[in-house]
Amino acid sequence: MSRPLSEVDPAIYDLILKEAERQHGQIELIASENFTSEAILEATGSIYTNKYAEGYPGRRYYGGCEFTDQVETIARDRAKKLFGAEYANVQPHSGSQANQAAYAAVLNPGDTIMGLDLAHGGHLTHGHKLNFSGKTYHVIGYQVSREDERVDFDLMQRLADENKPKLIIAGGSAYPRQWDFKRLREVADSVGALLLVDMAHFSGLVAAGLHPNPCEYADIVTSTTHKTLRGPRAGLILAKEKFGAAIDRNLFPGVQGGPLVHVIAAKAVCFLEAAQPSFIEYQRQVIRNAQTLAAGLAEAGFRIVSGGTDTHVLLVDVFSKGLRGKEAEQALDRARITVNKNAIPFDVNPPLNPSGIRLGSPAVTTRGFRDPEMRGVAACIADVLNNVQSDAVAEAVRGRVEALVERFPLYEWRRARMAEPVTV
Ligand code: DSN
Repeated sequence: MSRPLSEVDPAIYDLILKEAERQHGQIELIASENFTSEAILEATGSIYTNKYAEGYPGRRYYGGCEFTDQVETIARDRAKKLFGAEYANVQPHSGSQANQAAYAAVLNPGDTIMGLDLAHGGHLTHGHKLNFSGKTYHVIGYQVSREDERVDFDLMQRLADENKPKLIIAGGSAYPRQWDFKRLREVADSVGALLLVDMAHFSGLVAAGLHPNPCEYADIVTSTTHKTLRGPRAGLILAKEKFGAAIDRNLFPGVQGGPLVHVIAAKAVCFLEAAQPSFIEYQRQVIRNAQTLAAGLAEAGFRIVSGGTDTHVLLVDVFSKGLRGKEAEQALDRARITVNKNAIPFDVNPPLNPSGIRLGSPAVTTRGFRDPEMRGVAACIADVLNNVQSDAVAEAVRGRVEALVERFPLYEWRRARMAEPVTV
């Protein structure tokens, strides 16, 4: 029972060390990724992974839940306090399952929903035809406007008037601007729709008071906990109290079985960390870093979708320089800068090789990057993308990246184990 992983399974141990080194050795600009604290890693790796706890605190289908109940209650209370919500469910394994349960709580199959098109910055679970959402519900997609690439509320109102949706969904995975929840509420109220905000990407900014709080306007708010919020990989549902019983029922037993109590414990730690003053400072820098990156790339001649960002994420139209997202992603990868290709609004290219790349600042900000480093990152990206075929440029930039990341060590003691011999 007490043999360490390095002895029990050297192959997996080795891959964990290699991944720690990879995370340290590159510049992480995937907007949905972050680096959790050691405390959150510890809770995630705790013995609560052993516990079955189907049900909710005080109403379990298993014995031995006295401490589990306390963990879940603390997590729920902290989530409610952090976001000013009436109700919280901390059991969703992911954002996708949070959305699935939340929709099921207020919709019947075939009901009409409205969400931001994936190609305009939305999310698969907001109605994409290949996702459960598009298969279960009748979906009307709204879009951003061609002029400013921000949500087109006139279009949304017209579509709502015509289609009378039961639910309007806001939020997405590649929308760099703040959401106007007051306006969304007005559109929803005008047609008697419910409003659900998926704040997965920007929930950390909300927790820090740097983005309007959807809990003030929406009936239901869903989120992941691992993006800007910097917690474990998982989901969360917040809502007005009157939806609580239906959400509880539809998550368990509707969508999930036993909760991941170790991850719920880590979510509790995440909500505690996010309530600290230092978290506000962190999120301020997240926004500043994204804006510095956007400005640096704009100065280098790249078109930034919507002209910039109010948040942690930006979309770069690399097709404006004759490139495609896939080759940009691959070229940056060679220089150890990690990004993802992404469609841009009104993209003329297909999703698997779209016109853009998506960049985000949460992970590098956790490492300690500030304005000077972000200007350096923008210069590295511009050099690579202006010379995608050049091995020499990729190598030179890789050298600059290595020098930069060495100044901001990540998970140092874990990587130190690399020095230990591992035999497979
Ligand atoms: N896959 C996530 C992202 O990268 O934004 C959304 O679920």
